[in-house]
Amino acid sequence: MKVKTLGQFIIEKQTDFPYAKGELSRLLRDIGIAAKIVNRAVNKAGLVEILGETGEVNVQGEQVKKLDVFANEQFIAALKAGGECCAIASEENEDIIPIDSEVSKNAKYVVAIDPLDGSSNIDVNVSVGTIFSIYRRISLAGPGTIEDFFQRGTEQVAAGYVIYGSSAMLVYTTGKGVNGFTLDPSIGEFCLSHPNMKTPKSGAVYSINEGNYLHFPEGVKKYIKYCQEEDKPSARPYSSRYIGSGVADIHRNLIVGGIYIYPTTTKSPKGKLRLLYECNPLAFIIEQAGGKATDGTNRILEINVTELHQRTPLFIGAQSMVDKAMEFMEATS
Ligand code: P6P
Repeated sequence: MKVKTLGQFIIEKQTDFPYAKGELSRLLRDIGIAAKIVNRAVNKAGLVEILGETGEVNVQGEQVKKLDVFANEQFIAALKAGGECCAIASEENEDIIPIDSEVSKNAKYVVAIDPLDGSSNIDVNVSVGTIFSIYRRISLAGPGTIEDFFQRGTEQVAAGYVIYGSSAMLVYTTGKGVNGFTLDPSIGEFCLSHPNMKTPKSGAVYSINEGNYLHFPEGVKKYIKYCQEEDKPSARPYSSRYIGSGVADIHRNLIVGGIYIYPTTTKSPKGKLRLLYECNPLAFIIEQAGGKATDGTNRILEINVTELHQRTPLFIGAQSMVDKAMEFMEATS
């Protein structure tokens, strides 16, 4: 198959947007550049003195790993330099980062980002990822404002993730399907490897941290038991696969068919995952790939965003598996 780089693909698909003048294309290019720089650091993490903790704590109250800080800095720098973004919301920053520079004065977009999701896995060489979400600004001019981020997930113009694993992959959508690109280190380019990605309507993998079982809602407990029952026609018992890195678990499930659930627990009464820069972008992608994403009751993309670091329960993956889990949730509510 002829190699098609991310940059070539973005330009080619620009015709999907008749009024596009290239801004979104350049924004996606900027994200791709930062992803390559982060991937290089992730690959070397075991070698150079970039492991370990900075001793600082981020807004989530989590120990911040050096690679977290590095990744955050790289995406912020790339977005500032690119001139297409007027504000950033990051998991690593309590407040938004308004961008007020000459180069960004006509910027039309804001970007919400989780620069390094699953970072607790860095020191044990398990895949980690970046998740990003792009909205058209609603503020009129100048640096972006926090209101630019209080838009439902249905308003996203683009969303994607990067997975830094056995190979680096960038997967994104602009609402016209999902496409995956694998980094070819020999030429330093993300190349189209998974065109028009579709997730199976059903699957045989469930991903959840069963260590929290005792604190799950009754409907989740019943769904887990459903997954474990013997029933060959429905491929049960399913396989349990959970590696503590949501991007990796959800990426695998997107490809093979499965469901990932992070429900409410006593420790996370509103769920653990963040709506703005984790659940909304992942939900946009999974729906574009033919799957489903809810909070157990409501469509993720229709949840009102009222806080930057707002949490929500997440049920995401194959349509029939999410539907079945929601049946148990409804029957026990
Ligand atoms: P737990 C990583 O911190 C994350 O946000 C997801 O990527 C991952 O699936 C989940 O949290 C792991 O959380 O509580 O099971 O360790």
